[in-house]
Amino acid sequence: MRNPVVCVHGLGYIGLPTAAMFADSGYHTLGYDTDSGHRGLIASGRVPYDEPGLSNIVERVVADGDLEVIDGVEPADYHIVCVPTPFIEDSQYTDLQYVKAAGEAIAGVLQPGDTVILESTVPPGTTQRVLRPLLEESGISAGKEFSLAFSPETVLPGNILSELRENERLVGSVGKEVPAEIIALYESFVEGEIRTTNATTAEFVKLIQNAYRDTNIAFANETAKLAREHGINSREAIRLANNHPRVEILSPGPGVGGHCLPIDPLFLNHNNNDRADLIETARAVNDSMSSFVSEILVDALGSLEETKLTILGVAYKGGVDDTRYSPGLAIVEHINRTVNEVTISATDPRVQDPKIPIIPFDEAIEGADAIILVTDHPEYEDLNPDTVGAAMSQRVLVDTRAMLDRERWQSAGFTVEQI
Ligand code: SAJ
Repeated sequence: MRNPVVCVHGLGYIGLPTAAMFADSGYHTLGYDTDSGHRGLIASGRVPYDEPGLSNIVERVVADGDLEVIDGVEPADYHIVCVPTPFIEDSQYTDLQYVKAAGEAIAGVLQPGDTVILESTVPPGTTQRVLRPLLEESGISAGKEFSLAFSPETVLPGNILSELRENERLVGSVGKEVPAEIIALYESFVEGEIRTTNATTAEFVKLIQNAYRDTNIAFANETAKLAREHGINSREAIRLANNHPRVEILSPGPGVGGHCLPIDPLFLNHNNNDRADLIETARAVNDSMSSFVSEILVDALGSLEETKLTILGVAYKGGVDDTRYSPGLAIVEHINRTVNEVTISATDPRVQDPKIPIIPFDEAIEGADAIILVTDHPEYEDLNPDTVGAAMSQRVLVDTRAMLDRERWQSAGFTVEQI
């Protein structure tokens, strides 16, 4: 009997590591992406973004022929869909065009006995109501002649490979119990528990996990705002509060970025009566952190007119090069919109971003009136306040992550503000 073939549709942040795991676990894996440049890069064993450990495994599975990049969708025993599902700000709707395109392409090659699994984050009901009818255009029925399921990824960027292996996996099927071959497929690399449910519940679970984290970060951010009103150190207050056995407040910061938390919670409002009140308010609190940073700067500098400000970090969090929904970029945008004459430089050791110029650290801090540490990159832990201060016009530090030693920077003559 031949080895089963897995085809992964979409070779992005989730699809590529997932394809690499299947290939590494003995499945002959086909990888398809609509972007030909992306395909070419991966076909030569390279990875288009920074993720620890991923380059090694991709290079190996491509060289061994276990991961084969294809130029068009081909028949396979398992089709795994990992395409983007962006949020359309204007209509507040999830854009399902890539899921639909993948469904139509798979319908053209689908055979009885095949399995289709959607992994992209989607509004509840998408697998059943959007993907299923497209696949059934092939003339065969989901849950009878082919298997259809939704299985959310839950991996943390920066730690994707170990979380793909170690996290629990949820699989929700359409029509009947989750077939044993889907469980066996994920068991080939997942060490965590594999739990089963129906597809719509699995879609909902993924969204409430991200909404839960976003809402909890909003609580931490609101705590930081309230603490400032009372002249209290928010970090000390949160540390003390967390000594309670049932309290675990997260860390306040410059806002919530990335491709998941800023948008996934809003998918819960898709096709319903806008019931996500707390979740929407939490989103607004997190989005308001850019104006809070600006207020802190005004407190420290008097006015931002004719100042030079430096943003340290535009990646959405430490250790990654991803700038989607970046708090650093949101702060730049907010200040540029609200202040007439201001010069803002941005630097980041990991990002080459075409959205705004990213310049080297030394150049960025030259003559600055204030530096704003936005991204908790490990590279910033060892900054020397004397060297940094010597290059600046005024010694003001806004440390939105509270990661630098306040006393050390104060001793070097800095006004230090934390969130
Ligand atoms: N952040 C804070 N304070 C905190 C924790 C995070 O301000 O205490 C900020 C980060 O700096 C960042 C943002 O929140 O800007 C999101 O970072 P994150 O590390 O919390 O999460 P993501 O977006 O990198 O990944 C999330 C994860 N979801 C959950 O933890 C519930 C991950 O497991 C998901 O797989 C991922 O979304 C996804 O793909 O959905």
